[in-house]
Parts: sequence; C-alpha cells; structure tokens
Amino acid sequence: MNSDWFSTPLTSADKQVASLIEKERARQFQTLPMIASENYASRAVLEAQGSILTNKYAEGPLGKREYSGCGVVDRIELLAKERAKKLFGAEYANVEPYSGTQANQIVYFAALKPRDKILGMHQEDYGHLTHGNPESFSGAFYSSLPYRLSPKTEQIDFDAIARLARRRKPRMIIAGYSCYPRKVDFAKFREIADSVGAYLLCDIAHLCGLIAAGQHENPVPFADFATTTTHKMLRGPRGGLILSKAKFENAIERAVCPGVQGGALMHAVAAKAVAFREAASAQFKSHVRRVLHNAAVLAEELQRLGFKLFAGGTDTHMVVFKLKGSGVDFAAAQNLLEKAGITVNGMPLPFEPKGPGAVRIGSPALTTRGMGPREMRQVAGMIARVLNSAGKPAVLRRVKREVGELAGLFCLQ
Ligand code: DSN
Repeated sequence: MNSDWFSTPLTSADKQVASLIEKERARQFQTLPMIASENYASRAVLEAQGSILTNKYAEGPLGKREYSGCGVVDRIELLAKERAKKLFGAEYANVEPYSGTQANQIVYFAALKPRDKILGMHQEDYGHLTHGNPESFSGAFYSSLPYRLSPKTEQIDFDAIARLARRRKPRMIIAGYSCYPRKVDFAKFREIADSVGAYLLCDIAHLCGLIAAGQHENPVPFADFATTTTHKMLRGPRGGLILSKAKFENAIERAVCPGVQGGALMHAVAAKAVAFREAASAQFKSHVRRVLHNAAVLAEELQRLGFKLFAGGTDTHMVVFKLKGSGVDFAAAQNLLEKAGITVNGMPLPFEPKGPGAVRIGSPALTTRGMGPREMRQVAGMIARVLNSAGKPAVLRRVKREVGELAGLFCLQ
C-alpha cells in the first residue's frame, strides 16, 4: 500500500475540498450564525469524529456485534451510553442513531405497527417532519393526527390535545418542536398519554441542552421515549440519541439494526461520548445560563425595536419574531440578513400562511463564541436595520462591515 496515499494531508491530497472547507470555516467565524439549531463543536469533538474509528464496522448491538475486532469500539460505545444515561437520568440510552430523524424512525419502528395513530404537532405550526408530516415516512407509514397551537396564545393548547386524544385514541403522543420558544409542560403530556393508554415520545432536540444543564424540566424519567440530536445545544457531532425505559432496550436495539440502520458510525459515537462529558461539566451549566440570558435580551431588544414575538416571548434559547409591518416577508428577511452576514430561518406563521411570516433566531452559537447581553443588543439593532432598510445596498454593506468587526472580536481562535 502506498504510504503517501495514507498520510498525505487533505490540503495536498485534495486542494478543492480543502479550500472549500477553509471557506466554510471562514464563513462560520466571519458571520453571525443565529440559526437556533446550529452551534460550534469543540476541537475535542471534531478530533474524535475525524478519527480512524471511521474504519471500523460495528454492526449489531453492543456486546453482540456481527463483526470481530470490536473490543475497543465497544468500550467507546459503552462510555457514550453510560454518559448519556447519567446526563439525562435515563434507564437506557442508544447512541447509534445517525440523526434525529432516524432516532424518531427507530422509536416508531420499535413501538408501533404501520398505520398506528400518532399525535404530533401540525406541520403548519412547526411540527417536525418526523412527527407525522404527510411528506415524510412518519405521515406515510403511520396515521397522523396533528394537533394545533392555540390561535389566540400561539402556545400549546392542552385541552384541545386532551380532547383529540380522547376522541381518536392515538398509540403514541409526540411532544417537542423545532420552532417553539416556550417551555414545554411534558408532565401534562404524560397525563394525557396515560389517560388514553398511549406511549409518550418527547423529542427534546431543541431543549436537550437546557435539560442537561438543569434549566428545563427533564421528561426522560417519565417519558417512554425521548429522542434528540447531538449537534444543537449539546455541541456534539451531527447525530441522534434515544433515551428510554429499560424495558424497551431489546425492541430499540432490533429497530436500530436490522430495523433501520446498518453499522454504527463509531467515530460519531466517540464524538458523542466527548460531547456528553462536556455537557456534564459546570462550565456547560453556566454556558447554558448565558444562552438563556442572551435569548431573553434579544427578545426584549427586538420588542423595543417594534417587533412582536411569536407565542408571546421566549423561555428558551430561541426567539421567533414577526415581520408584520416591516415591509419584508420571511423569505426576503432571511435573504437580506444573509447578505448582511447574519444567518437565520425565515418561516411562515401558523394560521397566516399568506402573511409576511416570522424569523427564528437562537442565541446558542453566539453565546459559544463568547458574546453577552451587550452584543445581543447590538445584533438585534443590526437585524432591525437590515429589515427596515428596504434592501438598500448601502445599509446592507454597512451592517455587513459591523457584523465582520463584531465577529472578529469573538472568533474562538
Ligand atoms: N432542522 C432542525 C432545526 O433547524 O430545528 C429540526 O430538525
């Protein structure tokens, strides 16, 4: 075997890919990422994910692999599982899902039969694709019974969910959202699930960092299943995690493989182990408190600048502000902000599909960069100037310059 091939660094072996990675690194640090689901993974997480563990096949559950030579990777997976269980107080953890979508798919495959009824948030109210959206496997293979937010408060309407559950008797109720800035009363979901004999799946992809840091009620001890991604506020590798009661261990392991996936991505599993260790630290807890404070400051400042907040405000890392009166719709807002160096999600509002919509932002990535309340006020001001600029190139250029200056002060390097 040619040892040059094995040991040549990427910058020499493939200049095109190396240079694109370098461009993306520059973009990530020269702009302000405010997509609520994005964050920065540490060097330790990146090293584990970029390690030689990618070479190893480890198909089948831990301890019962189909492949030999799994001694070391088994120890890594055990570490990741034990750390996840401890972090979230879970009886059982499966660290193999390739993504949050696959974590949900695995839970459905383990607990449901095709056409079983699942009750999840309506897609127009920002229900996740995997919670019964007709265009995803979850709506195609299971009978989706969507529930809606209260049109008045834009918050979860527990009475309506309880009524729907009593009438339609779902097999599983799903709580957890991609664009809901308020706390979620998971205990109330448990009561509703118990009242109709349904499983409760809590999808904590957005809230997992708050939960790990003790800043949000932890549903893991009383949910049948909880699923999450590991790359959002947890700052791990892109991937998924399932937490459940011990009694579901066998069903979940069969659903992982051969059910839904093949060999575990052991490099990602190792990186998850590193991220779980980081998330158990006192530093992470104080980081999450800063994330929450920064989101509250963003919300307050955007309101002061004239924007109305979806769901009446935020209790989390996420702020969703409405564009009514700003002269731009959600697609134009996302586009203009990107031109100015601020990445966000623009989206239509529930109950107003033809209205200008809203923008979802989050504080996690900027907080990781070290920014605090002062910078949040500055960023809210820049967002308002862009959205009120009617797309004037001079305003966009000026804000972009300010974004670059601010980004340069907080570049983690
Ligand atoms: N894509 C995730 C988010 O942005 O919230 C949800 O899957």
